[in-house]
Amino acid sequence: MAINNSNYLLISLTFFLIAFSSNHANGEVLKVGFYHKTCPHVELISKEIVDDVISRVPSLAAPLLRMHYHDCFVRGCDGSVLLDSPTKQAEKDSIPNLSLRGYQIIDKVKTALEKSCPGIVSCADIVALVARDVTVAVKGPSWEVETGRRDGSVSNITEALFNLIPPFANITSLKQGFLQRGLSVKDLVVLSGSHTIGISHCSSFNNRLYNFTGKGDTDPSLDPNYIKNLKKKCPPNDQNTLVEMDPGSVRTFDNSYYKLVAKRRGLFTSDSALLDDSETKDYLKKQGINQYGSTFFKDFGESMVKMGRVQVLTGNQGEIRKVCSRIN
Ligand code: HEM
Ligand SMILES: *[C@@H]1O[C@H](CO)[C@@H](O)[C@H](O)[C@H]1NC(C)=O
Ligand SMILES: *[C@@H]1O[C@H](CO)[C@@H](O)[C@H](O)[C@H]1NC(C)=O
Ligand SMILES: *[C@@H]1O[C@H](CO)[C@@H](O)[C@H](O)[C@H]1NC(C)=O
Ligand SMILES: CC(=O)N[C@H]1CO[C@H](CO)[C@@H](O)[C@@H]1O
Repeated sequence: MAINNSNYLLISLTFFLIAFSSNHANGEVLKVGFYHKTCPHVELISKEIVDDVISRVPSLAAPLLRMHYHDCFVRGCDGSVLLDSPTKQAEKDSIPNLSLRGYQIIDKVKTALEKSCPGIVSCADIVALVARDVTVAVKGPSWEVETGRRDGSVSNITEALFNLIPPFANITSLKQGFLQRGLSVKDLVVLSGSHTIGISHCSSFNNRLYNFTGKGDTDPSLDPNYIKNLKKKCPPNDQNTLVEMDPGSVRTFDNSYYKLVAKRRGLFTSDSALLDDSETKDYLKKQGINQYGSTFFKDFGESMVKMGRVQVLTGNQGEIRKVCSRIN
């Protein structure tokens, strides 16, 4: 059967539309320099504020990097992590979120931007820019941040509980959680490298020290000498004490996380689990060898850009919030 010209056109058009719409439902994509004309100094303003804050309070770098991850994994990168709820029912109020800090820095950037270009820059984009700027401020890699995200209007405590991967997740759940969001196994092992900076509450890994299977036992996948050290810092049932995730270099973004994990000193089950898959294991062994042979910095930027695209709102979806903690 011959396909006539108009049929051919229709078929091509359909293919084009399907290909186009499946990539970006709204016909719009994120891009580097989205605010080039409408708010040309956005990146400079964010960087200046971040540099100033981190030079005074370096410990805020880690929670601000983590904030972008929490935002993107719950309802996509739409700034919903920032919303307040009068009845404490927002993402912010969920258990895994209790340890997020640094909201005031996002607000500070927002206030400065509202002065120079009111109503233009979304809170979701600010979170993405600040995540890059804090990483650079603690000697990590830089990358070009795509912008053009719009802010969502829903923040739901239950969704945060279900969508944030718990620290006791095994490799199957970790891979699944990333794949569901269009992120690869490589992205998983690369982005876990964020745990090279920052701190954790004892409660996030206490079970590995005292009651791993409910029989008063320890986690056999954790170095027994490390367990001894950790027990000194974290008594049984301790909820509040903070420990460094990458002792000795918690304030420097480097490849030492991979060395730790390879030595069976990853703090969470989710860190140790990276030894249970051949791809993640190969990756972490390669990165741990030395700073110079490592591809971690380059990979990290690429994976952060991918994470920053998860379920974003663009075009005329959502809104540009005036104040990041509440919808307009
Ligand atoms: C792969 C799944 C992940 C799990 C299960 C996980 C889990 C955790 C947990 C339990 C903490 C400690 C919270 C506390 O007790 O205070 C933590 C801290 C942290 N996470 Fe993750 N995380 C994951 C992925 C990521 C990703 C993708 C990023 C960033 C791109 C990230 C960045 C951080 C940072 C920077 C900290 C330190 C926060 C601080 O110092 O306040 N994590 N993570
Ligand atoms: C929050 O999300 C849960 C789970 O999806 C849903 O059952 C619940 O109705 C939502 N709550 C609100 C206030 O939208
Ligand atoms: C991994 O965790 C999930 C969720 O808790 C569980 O259903 C699954 O059986 C676990 N897989 C392995 C191999 O332990
Ligand atoms: C260990 O876990 C088991 C099962 O959940 C529980 O019955 C027991 O009380 C726990 N032991 C301690 C010391 O917390
Ligand atoms: C960052 C944030 O919202 N933290 C809150 C988490 O929940 C505790 C207890 O409800 C609050 O005190 C924090 O302000």
